Amino acid sequence: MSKDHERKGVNEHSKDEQLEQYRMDNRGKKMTTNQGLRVSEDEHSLKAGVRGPTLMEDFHFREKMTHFDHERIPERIVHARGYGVHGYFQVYEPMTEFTRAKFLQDPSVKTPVFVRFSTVAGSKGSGDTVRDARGFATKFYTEEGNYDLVGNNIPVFFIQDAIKFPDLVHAFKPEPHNEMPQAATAHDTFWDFVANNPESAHMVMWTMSDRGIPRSYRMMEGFGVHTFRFVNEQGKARFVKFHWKPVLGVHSLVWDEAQKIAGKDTDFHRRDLWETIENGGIVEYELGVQMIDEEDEFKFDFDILDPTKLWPEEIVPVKLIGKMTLNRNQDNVFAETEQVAFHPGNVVPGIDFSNDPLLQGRLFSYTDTQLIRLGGPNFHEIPINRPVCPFHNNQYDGYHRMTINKGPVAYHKNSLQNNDPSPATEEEGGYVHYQEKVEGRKVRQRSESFEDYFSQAKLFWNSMSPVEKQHIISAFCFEVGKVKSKDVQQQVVDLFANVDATLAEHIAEGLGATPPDKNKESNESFHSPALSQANTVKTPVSRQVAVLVENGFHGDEVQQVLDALKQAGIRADIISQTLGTVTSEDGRELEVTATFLTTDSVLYDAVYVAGGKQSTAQTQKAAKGFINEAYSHYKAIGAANEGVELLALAAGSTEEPGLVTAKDEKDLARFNQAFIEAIAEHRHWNRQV
Ligand code: HDE
Repeated sequence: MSKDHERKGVNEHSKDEQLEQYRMDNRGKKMTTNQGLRVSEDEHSLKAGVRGPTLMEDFHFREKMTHFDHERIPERIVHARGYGVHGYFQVYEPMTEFTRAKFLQDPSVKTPVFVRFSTVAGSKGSGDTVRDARGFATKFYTEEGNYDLVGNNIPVFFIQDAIKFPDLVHAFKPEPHNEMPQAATAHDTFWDFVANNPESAHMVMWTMSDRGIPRSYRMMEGFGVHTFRFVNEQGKARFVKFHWKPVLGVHSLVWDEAQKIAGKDTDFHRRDLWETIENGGIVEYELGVQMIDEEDEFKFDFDILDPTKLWPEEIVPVKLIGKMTLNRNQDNVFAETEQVAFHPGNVVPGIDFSNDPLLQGRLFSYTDTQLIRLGGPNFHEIPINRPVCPFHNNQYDGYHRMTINKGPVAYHKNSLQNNDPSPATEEEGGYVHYQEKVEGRKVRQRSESFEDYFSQAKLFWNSMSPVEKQHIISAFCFEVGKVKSKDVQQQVVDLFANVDATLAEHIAEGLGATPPDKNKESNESFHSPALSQANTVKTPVSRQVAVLVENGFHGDEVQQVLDALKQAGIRADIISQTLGTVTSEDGRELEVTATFLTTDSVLYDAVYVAGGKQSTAQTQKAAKGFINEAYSHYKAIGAANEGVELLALAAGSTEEPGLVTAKDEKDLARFNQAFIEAIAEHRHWNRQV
């Protein structure tokens, strides 16, 4: 196996070259049936007379229609809506001290990966920007076999035992009697589940927070959630939790915007990912690990096997051990995103499981679900699932077998074939399960150490900035406000009084419910700064700005601003009233990207209102709403020359935070810098809207 066994095709070609390649691949090819017979006609079925009945004999029609009739497979029960992308992973330095996993040893090795991002609750065609957790599933095609890190963008889960998963999913999916609502938890059954299963309180806090509405897949964290084990060459094990940290920081939409985007562009997140890579960009995350020595298992005030608990980074630091670079779009969504089969049980030597009861249940569920979804036990032969290293065993036959296994021997042990393929020793790379000592009575019980449901929900709340807290309150009022049962609403208020009395009072106020009578003290000093998005990375790179122009704009001004934005890695779309070109006062032309009709304010991170008397006069009507909406979503807005008047008209101010203006050309250098900084800020929450 070569050191760099990266899969081919990593964005080496421009889009035009790629199209040309597809053209060349198909050049001169004749259409055939699936049996290889050349087809003479593909638009008319075979009939007895031009107006006569269609004949059964038409094998080409039958084959074409039969294939079409079977072109769908069952969507995933959860995480049905997803999108995949290729890339590679490189470790920073050998991790030999902690794990024997080969792909974590040599910094020069690029291990190919395929990542599938997803929402959880919605069907395959649902909106990308709904309030939900996001799946973040990574398949590492390592030299020792496939390793799958099947995580979410939230570090904890709703439940502690896998046996409750079907109940949880039945509760958040559309209600069975009327199949509503789609891709939303704002309904009775979900909140009834929450109220009656208090272990869900911590994750509910996360989904009601801004983490539930990410700005982009490129701007969210990923977590393995469960506690796993690292095992080194000497057999020493440590408990480990996995983190993905986005290089662009963690950023979110505002709820009003998220809802509008779901209508304006259902594909918002997949488009963002696809276009970033099509435009030659890359998407990067650092892999982090938190490790706890086996001897320290009981030193914490939470059970480290409990999947509703995180390990606060301030107590157990995250060690950044490598970087994942996503840089190649898939070629075919069905073949890759739809057919990829992840499984938390796909591990490599050096990575092992813990007794987390949620993890253990997943180890059964994922293969089981693929059997029905992909139609049999040979799904590992589908190209996207195939390991890059050789694989051999005695498992022949079954639906859709691709390999033609030769010879009479399909059993072990044997002498006819020298006992090959034979098991490998640990030294030869054979996977040996960590020899944890286990004993106990067979019981259907949960450990008492799993019974603290609220401390970390409280930790999360305490760690939020005032704006983040406000967003959580509003999310509760929206979600539970859609619940019809007054009783369930009251139960939710009472439950969250255990997290924070003020939070519960605000929810009660929004719902017209009875505020909690027990005014519990909340320990504000207990907080984890790493949990707040207020402390995240801020950069202008890859942000998208809408440039509002019409004929007669100031050519020099716009050119200078566009150059500065490009320099900062920001993408600028030219928005005008019609497609084609717009011409400046001094005759410069700009190609229009989209019109006020075909795009929308909510699809951009920032707005730039170009100067030019004629330009602002003509765009005024359409641009006013556009600017106003960006203003009310706390976005950076830049305006120069006459653009400043239009901004004042649309936003009612030019002074609020995140509004950047330039009176004349001489002021542009300062303007550009300030505007770019304002864009990097992501949102200007202290604006009065
Ligand atoms: Fe999953 N989960 N899950 N899950 N999950 C599935 O597997 C399941 C859980 C996660 O992009 C299914 O292939 C059980 C936690 C992701 O293809 C299914 C339990 C976490 C994806 C399944 C959990 C996840 C899935 C549906 C409780 C975060 C999408 C289709 C014990 C660590 C993978 C499929 C992709 C998908 C079962 C809980 C993440 C039904 C039983 C916790 C990212 O097998």
